[in-house]
Amino acid sequence: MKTKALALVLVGTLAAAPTFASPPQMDPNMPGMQHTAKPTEAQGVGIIKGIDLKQGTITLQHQAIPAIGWPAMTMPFHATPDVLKQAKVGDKVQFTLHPDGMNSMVSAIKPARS
Ligand SMILES: [Cu+2]
Repeated sequence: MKTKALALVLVGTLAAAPTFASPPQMDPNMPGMQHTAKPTEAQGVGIIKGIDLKQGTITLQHQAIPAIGWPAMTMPFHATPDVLKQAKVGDKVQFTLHPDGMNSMVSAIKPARS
């Protein structure tokens, strides 16, 4: 009889704490999950078409950047002083981009295979 009484106590404990037995509620929209936000950095490949030291921009004819949903196009980017120093018109480069619409910034470039 002692064993049966212990079993009843255990069942009673489980029934009294149902929140531990069920998984946490999931919001199907999963707000705050990283995959719903655009990345703050992306890698692209392109050819330098122009350098404007006064504006601090380089113009890149860049390939599509699927990570941020950009098609291929030619456009100017803000660039760091280091990038402006390294950039040469006609160079094919891999570039690190901080996408932000028209304020997108190229923070690094390195030679890309042609
Ligand atoms: Cu573009």
